This record gives sequence, C-alpha cells and structure tokens, in this order.
Amino acid sequence: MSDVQRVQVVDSHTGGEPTRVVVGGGPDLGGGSAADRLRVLRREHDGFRTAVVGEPRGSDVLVGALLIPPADTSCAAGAIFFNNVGYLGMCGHGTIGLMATLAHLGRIGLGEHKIETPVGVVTARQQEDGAVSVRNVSCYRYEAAVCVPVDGYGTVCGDVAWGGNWFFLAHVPDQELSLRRVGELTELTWRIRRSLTEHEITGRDGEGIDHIELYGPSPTPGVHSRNFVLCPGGAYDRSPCGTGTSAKLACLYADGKLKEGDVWRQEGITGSVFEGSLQRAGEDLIPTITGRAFVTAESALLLDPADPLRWGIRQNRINSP
Ligand code: PYC
Repeated sequence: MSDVQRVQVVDSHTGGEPTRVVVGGGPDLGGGSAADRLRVLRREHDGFRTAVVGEPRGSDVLVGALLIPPADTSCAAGAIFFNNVGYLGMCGHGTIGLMATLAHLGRIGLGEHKIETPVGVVTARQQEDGAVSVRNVSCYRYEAAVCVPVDGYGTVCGDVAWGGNWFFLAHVPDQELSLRRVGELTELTWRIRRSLTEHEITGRDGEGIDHIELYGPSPTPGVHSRNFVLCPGGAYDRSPCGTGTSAKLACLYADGKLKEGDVWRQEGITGSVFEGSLQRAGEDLIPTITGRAFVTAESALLLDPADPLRWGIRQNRINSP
C-alpha cells in the first residue's frame, strides 16, 4: 500500500457539468505562472491528467482542475483545467465548480477572489445565495459568417469567437436542440469540427477551434437562447458552457444585439441556465458569467503501481466520434 499514490479530489457539478478539483497529491510542476506549469504538466505528467479524468476513475464528461499556488500573489488560487483529450485555456463551469470547492473547504469566504489560469487572471465572486459570478478573460468575435461544407448535411455558416477557448457558433434552424437528440447533434457538430480542420479555419494565430456551439431559441420563458456545445474530446457540455456563453456574448455584441450591461440568459441542452453580461474595459470586452455549482463528493484517487490502468485509459479522439 505504501507505493500507492493518493490524490485528494473534490467533485462538483455546475448545471450538470462535472468538475473534479485536485486539492492534494498532484505532481510538482516547479514555479512560474499557470501557463508555465501547464507546459510542465503537459510535457512531463500527462499521465496524471488521464489518471484523474480518464476511465476507469473518470469519464469523457469530466473536467479536471489542478489547484496550483498562484504566481500572482493577488490571486486566491491558480488552476489548470483539463479533460479527456488535453488541456483547456479557461473553463467557466470549472471555475464556478472550483469556487464552490474552495468555499466547501473553507479556503474562501463570500466576495471577490482572483484565480490565475493559463490564459489570464479571472475574478470570481462568491455570492450569499451560493451562486458564483466569473469575470472572464476578454472575449471577441474573430470572424463572422464563415461557411463550411459538412458531410451528409450541406453548408453550415457560423462565427469564430474567443471566450477563453475557441468556438465556432452556428444557428442551424432545422436542428431541434433537445436532450433526446444529443446523438444526432454530437454527430453533426463533430462533422462541422472536422470540416473546419480540413478547410484550415482556425482562431487567431492558427489556433484550433475545438468547441462547436449550436444555438437556437429556448422554449423556457425568460431565457434568451438554448445551446448545444461539443467539447474537444467528443462529450457535450451538460451546462450552458461558460466560455461558450462568453463567445456568444461577443458575437451578439458585434451584431449590435446586446449592449454593455444587458443580461443574457443562456440555457444549455440539459436545461440549466447561466446569466451573462458584458462590460467594456478600454479595448477589451469582459464577459461575466453567473451560475451555481454543488459539491458531490470528497475522495482520494488511488494510483497503484501494480495497476496496469494506473494512468487511465488514454484516448485519441482526433478522428471520432
Ligand atoms: O464552461 O467554459 C466552460 C466549459 C468548457 C468546456 C466545458 N465547459
């Protein structure tokens, strides 16, 4: 038992989307910023990612957050987010889950706390009613009305936008966005993603677009829109996706459909809702996303050297589903 590595985790869900925060037992990533430590994690300890979120301990849906000491000492914590196939720049639902975890552990109180992520510092406010508002990194629409041919479907047009991750956002009117259609929606969004890659459509500096967001009207009174978001590893986001909602706000703003301070209520495919709004800060457009997470488990993962699946089942999802 002495060689068994113990990794302390706290699990939560934000609008149905799970987050597993590693609060102890992670690898030593040296010093530096969250971006520096992410490079070390990716290069030298990628098996830790798959051990924490991959099967048999995790699943394709799970997003991990490795808690790290922040280089920026004005921050309450630093975090590196990861999933079944790699690493995320930022994660909105994950930051809300991280805040719920830190509050659960008694490490933060009500009010504002800064969190260092690999793509910048975000500020999150823990509210009395348990909700968390995340002031995200700045968002922008990069390209509008980009059209791609999609296998077996036809042409799909949408916008490329940044909300902490890269998104392609499209309204495809003949696609009903409902939970019973997740199989078809996953297939369609995967084909869109493949076509973007084939046609070399990227975000700024050639960065890959790894999240596809379909949006349409919501049947829920008081809600502005419903979405379906395909995550990089083929799972769909059970929440409305914090970075995806940020990218959506950027597009609405660019189209003159949302003004600074307006509240946008975004529903995800499972029915959970995030509220979003925008503020200008000089040249930047800063989205704030509000949602609520609930802690679901506190446990220790055991990594036994004798276990052939100690590092999880490693997958390559580039060409699937
Ligand atoms: O909430 O930003 C988000 C997110 C990204 C991937 C899954 N959730």
